[in-house]
Amino acid sequence: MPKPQQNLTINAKRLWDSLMETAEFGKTAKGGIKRLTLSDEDKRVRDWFRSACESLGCAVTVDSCGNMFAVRPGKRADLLPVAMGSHLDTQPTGGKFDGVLGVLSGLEAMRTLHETGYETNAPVMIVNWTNEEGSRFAPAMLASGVYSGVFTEEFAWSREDRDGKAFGAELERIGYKGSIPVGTQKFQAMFELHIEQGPILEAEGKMIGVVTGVQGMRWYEVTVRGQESHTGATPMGLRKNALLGAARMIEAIHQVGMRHLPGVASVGLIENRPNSRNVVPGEVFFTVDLRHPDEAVLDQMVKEYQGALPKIASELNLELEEKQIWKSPAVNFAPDLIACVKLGAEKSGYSYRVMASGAGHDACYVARVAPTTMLFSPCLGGLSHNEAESVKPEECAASAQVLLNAVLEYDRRLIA
Ligand code: HGY
Ligand code: MN
Ligand code: MN
Repeated sequence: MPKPQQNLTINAKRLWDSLMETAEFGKTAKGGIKRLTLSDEDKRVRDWFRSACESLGCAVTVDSCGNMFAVRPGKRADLLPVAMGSHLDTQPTGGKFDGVLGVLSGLEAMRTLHETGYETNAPVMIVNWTNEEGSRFAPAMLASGVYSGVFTEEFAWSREDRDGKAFGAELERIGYKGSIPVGTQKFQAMFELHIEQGPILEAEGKMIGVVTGVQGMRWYEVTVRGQESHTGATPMGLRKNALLGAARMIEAIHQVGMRHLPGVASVGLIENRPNSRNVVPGEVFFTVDLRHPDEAVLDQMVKEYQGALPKIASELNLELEEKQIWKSPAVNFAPDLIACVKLGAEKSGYSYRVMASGAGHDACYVARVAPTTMLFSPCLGGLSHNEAESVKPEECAASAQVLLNAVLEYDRRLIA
């Protein structure tokens, strides 16, 4: 039985092999992953994850939104588990590490505890949160949002993808609509390891990001309506061109972001109808993603964005429909968990940088119901949500080691 102060070392090769093995589920020709929430590929990685955890003797439970919880007992059954969580779903042109590095690093930490027979004080848990990405079913962080009381189960089950398939029906179809209500599985703290998805750590030559919080995020859906007409026979001055209106709105939204740096303003999804080369577009649907670390500035960005669109619509004789579909306020993480991450990096001698997260994560919502923090690994060129997303094996190993160190530090403090 190792002495508690002994350094437990994760197995870098085993972690890398698991990352590459699971990257097969939804592998794309360009070397990325397309593993949309509740797709067949998501089922395959879930089944893989469940059996990997059960082979360590972990009890695996699934709640009514498909969140998966793997628990390894500790010495003190009266203590709630210490969790390591993230997500296994990806963007349509996702990379091999977004989300999955956090879940599989949790698995590697669990494997290390198991093979050394190390007994923690509290139980240790790994969580796979359903639909972090919000790509197939909006909004993002849907199931961790249900867990933290932001959304109801019914709201989540009702969400539909662009083909009209419902979240609840897809959960059932892949066999991951668990019997226990969301929130049944409790934990006392959560550490989320994630790739930075930005360029700072690489630019500064730092190995670990010690994350203090996440910026505020708001999502909107816009529909612009004009009139379909013949591109040859309709004079320019008599058109109601929905796509022209959308184009000017998208530029206006970009300018809102440029006026409020380091805020960001993006349009990522657009549907042009009827999308025929010789028809003046009659209707365009697009999404808006606004983010800023300061909620007051984010309010101002919303005001400017919502002020610009009606003006453009009336100039072009178009109708406009716009609504907010998601709001995730700026989040500050738990100082004592942040301290454990810092110590975890120092214990293994890794350089680190304290920073906030530009991307959203399940930790944003989980922080509402349990002390939570995050740590980042670098990623090549800061690229993510891209099939070229890349993290070096030694960077994966370093962040997984720091995750384990941080969890053990937190666990040690429980009875100090
Ligand atoms: O949108 C986000 O920030 C996250 O990657 N789902
Ligand atoms: Mn992610
Ligand atoms: Mn993502």
